Formats: sequence, structure tokens, C-alpha cells
Amino acid sequence: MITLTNEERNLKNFINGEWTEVTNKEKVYNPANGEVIAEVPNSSAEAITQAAESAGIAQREWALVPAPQRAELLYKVGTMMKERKERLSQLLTLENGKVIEEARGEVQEGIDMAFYMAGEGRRLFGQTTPSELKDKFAMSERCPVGVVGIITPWNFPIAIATWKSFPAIVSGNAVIWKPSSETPLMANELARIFEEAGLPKGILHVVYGSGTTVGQAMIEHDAIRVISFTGSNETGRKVATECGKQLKKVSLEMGGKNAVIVMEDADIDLAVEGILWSAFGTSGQRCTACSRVIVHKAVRKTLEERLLEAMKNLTTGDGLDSNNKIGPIINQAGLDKILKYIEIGKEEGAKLAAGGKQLTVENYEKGFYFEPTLFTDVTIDMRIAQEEIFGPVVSLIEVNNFEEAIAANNKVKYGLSSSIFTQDVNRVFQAQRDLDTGIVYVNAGTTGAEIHLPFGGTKGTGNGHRDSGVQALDVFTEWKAVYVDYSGKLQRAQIDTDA
Ligand code: TXE
Repeated sequence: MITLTNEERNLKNFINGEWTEVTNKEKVYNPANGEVIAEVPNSSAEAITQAAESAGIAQREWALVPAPQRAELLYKVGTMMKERKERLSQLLTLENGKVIEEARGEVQEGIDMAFYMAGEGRRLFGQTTPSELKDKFAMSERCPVGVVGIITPWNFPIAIATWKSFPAIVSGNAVIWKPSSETPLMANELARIFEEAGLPKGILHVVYGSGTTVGQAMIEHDAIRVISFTGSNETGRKVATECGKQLKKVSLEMGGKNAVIVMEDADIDLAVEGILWSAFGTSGQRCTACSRVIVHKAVRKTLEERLLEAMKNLTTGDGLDSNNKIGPIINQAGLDKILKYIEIGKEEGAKLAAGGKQLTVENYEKGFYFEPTLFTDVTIDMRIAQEEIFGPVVSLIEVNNFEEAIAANNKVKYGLSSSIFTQDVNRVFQAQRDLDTGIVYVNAGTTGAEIHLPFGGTKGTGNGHRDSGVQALDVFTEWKAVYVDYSGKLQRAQIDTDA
């Protein structure tokens, strides 16, 4: 069993390079057994004022450090994360509940992001382009925006933080980070790694607290020029509205209602594997989780039978026990939300083919467990097929043909991830074109994003920005256009072009 240090049990804010005590604290629970593992600050808005002031001063110096040197620091952070991978993974499972194999995968994602963004320190490409005038040079370059705010959820407490903070830091910004108070340990570990790696004080701040106090203070503070948010659609809308009032740039990633499409020519066993992994991994609490299976009528019965059979092998329990395939739900509120949707599904006339109940695991009676659940006879418009449940609950929807499958996939307010299982190359490319999500998988489930590609979605999933990939740099940089006239005379654009 992993043992926490005193610092980990008694978490402090990290403001201007100092570990700052806060008297008002909240308890942090292990979702596997309901036990208290740590205490986390419930900060006031004042903490953001302190962080933002020192961040503004530190950032001006940081922006002058050559980008390849800033990148070397990220390289060091990646190396340290690699050395500490196992402990980080165990801490992640302890606070979030996901099974240890997945926790290792998530930490690896952070390590990959560190090395990838370290590489960007020697790129951060701008463009040069011909001027319309003689003896004149034109170019564009990326500049840091200054101080940026990142607001992260509990379901990927380290990966999402690295998607946002690493591109921000390599681009020359200072970062103020409000992690979810459900999962503060990962924030503490990452901040300590940055500190040990030698990040100048004031470039990364961690302020724990509620969204309505700390999050709102970040949005309102003039010095914070960008907010990058991942979380629920409801909260994201509020964040965007508040940012709009301040004319503040905001990047939103707000989940999905992702579907796996299984066509009549699919490898059914492979599809079952893909559905199991993407629907029940992280107990269905992934923004890319498969929560709908859209299946061609010719293979609906076979798929349903094999899926139900395979679901019997999903052992649920403490994520630190590597025999378990599914860990707990994050907390009681998460469980209540899932239970509410089970009732909604039944009332709507869907058939509960498996699961549907809270689970009690021996010796972990106070943990928050839920049975892997399958609803069949689901129609596209039912609420269980439209709204994000965020639990191990899948809805099976039968369709008559390919066109209906695509239409069913697209008929939700979200647009994050989708997948199709088929052997037909023509359909693969038609699906790639017609599925209206930001991420499309072929012959794989709806999860498995790699850090060097853009992550995000269309419609209600976001507002056009992307995490990860080089595209993440667009969130944390401003473009500057520069003209150098070496003609020795005043040349007027659009007027002297004929001369
Ligand atoms: O999310 P919130 P919560 C969904 C999922 C889950 C539900 C609730 O359905 O059951 O949301 O989870 C901060 N101004 N997803 O409450 O509220 C908050 O403190 C500024 C799906 O954790 O969206 C946290 O740091 N910030 C999603 C972050 O926003 C505010 C992942 C996310 O919290 C704020 C997470 C405010 N007014 C939850 N209110 C996905 N699809 O991946 C809260 N926050």
C-alpha cells in the first residue's frame, strides 16, 4: 500500500515559488474505500490576486529566456516524471480510482507531452512571406500571451494538466492552475517536479479551491489573459459567458456522447473488445468514453450476445489491485447521477440488459462502485442516448444501414469522438468525411488519443480550440506580424504597389 508524505497529506497552495498554508481546508477521499487521504486548501479569491501579481512579474523574465532553454526544463520534467512514474501512477489511482494500468497510461501521456513540447521549443515556427513592396520583409511570429489560467477536472488529473501547462510554459507564459479539489495530489506532484527541475519562481502557481470562488477569480483577474478549461458542458458555458464579459480568450473542452458504429461486415470480436475498453475504462468517466453503440440490424443480436458475455468478465474493485478491470466512480454525486440516468432509461422504455445497480465490494463497502451496464432497445432521441452520464453505462441503438448509422452518430449536441468498425474501405473514407466529431477512429474504440494530434471536438464539445498537438500552441500564443522596410524611403502598402 502506498504511503503519503506529510506534505501530500496536508496540501498547500504553490504561489510564487512558496508552499502557502491555507486555514480553510477540505477532505480528499479515496473513492475505492471512502477513506480520507489528504486535506486540500479551499482558497479565497485573494490567493488568485497574489498568484496573478507575481506571475505577471515572473513571466516578463521567462519570456526573455530563449525557447530552447525553456524547453530543456520541460525535458527535465519529463525525465523526472519517467523516474517517478510508478509512484505517480499509484497516487493517481488512490485519488481518482482508475485501475493502475490506466493510471500508468495517463502518467505516460504526461511524459510524452513533456518530451513533445520540449521539441516545440526548437520549432515554435512563425512564417516568412514576400512583401507586396520592394525591399521590404514580412513575417509573423508566435508570442506568449502573458499569464494564463488553466482549470482542470478530476477524471484525467495529470494528463489534461500537461496538455495545457506544457505548451503554455514552453511558449513563455506563466501559468495559474486550479485543479479539481477531488484530485489535488497530481497537482502537488507536478508542481514539486517543476520546482525541483528549477522552474523560476512565479511561472507555475497551483491554487486549490472551488470553481465559483477561485475559478471565477481567475476569470475576473485582468492579468490572466487566457482561460483553458476542461469539464462539464454546464460549467464550460458559464466559464465562456464570464470570459466573454471580460473579452478574455477561452478554450473549452466539454465532453461528449461518443458512439461506436458496428457495421454488418465488422469483425465482431474486435468490436466487442473496442467497446469494452472505451465504454468501461475509467468506469466510463472519460470525455471520449463510448456511451452509445450504433449497430447494423444484421449483426445486432450477435454483438449484443457477445458483449453481454464479455461484460461478465469485467471485475470491479479497488484500482490498485491489478486483477480489477474497473475501478470506482469518483464520488457519491457521480454515483447519484448515474443512478438517476438508470431510472430515466427505464422510464423511457429502454431495456436494462445488464447491470444498472450500485455495487458493494467486499472490504471496500464505503467505495463508490457501479455495475457495468447495458441498455438495449434504445432509440436515438432518448435522454440516455443524448446526455453525458459519465459512468459505465452503454446504450445499444439498432440501425438499418450505413446512412442511418452516420445520422444517429451525428444527432447529438456533442462532437468529440466516434468510431466505426467495418472492413469496407469505401465506407471508412465516407465515415471519416461524414462523422462530425473532432476525433474519428476506424476499427478501434472511441478512446486512445495520442498527444501529438489535436484533441477536442465540434458542436457542444468545445469552442473551436484544441488541446495537445501543435494546435495547443494557438491557445497560448498571440500572432505578431512584423514588417521590415529596408528601402530607405516611405513605402505605402496598397498605394505604392504599382511604383
Ligand atoms: O465538473 P465541473 P465536476 C462532467 C461529468 C461529471 C460532471 C460534474 O458528467 O459527472 O461534469 O463534474 C471548475 N467557474 N464532467 O463537478 O463542474 C471545477 O472546480 C470556473 C465531464 O467535476 O465542470 C473543476 O476544476 N471554474 C468532463 C472544473 O471546473 C469552475 C470532465 C470542472 O468542473 C466553475 C469533468 C466556475 N463557475 C466533469 N465551476 C469531461 N467530459 O471530461 C466549476 N469549476
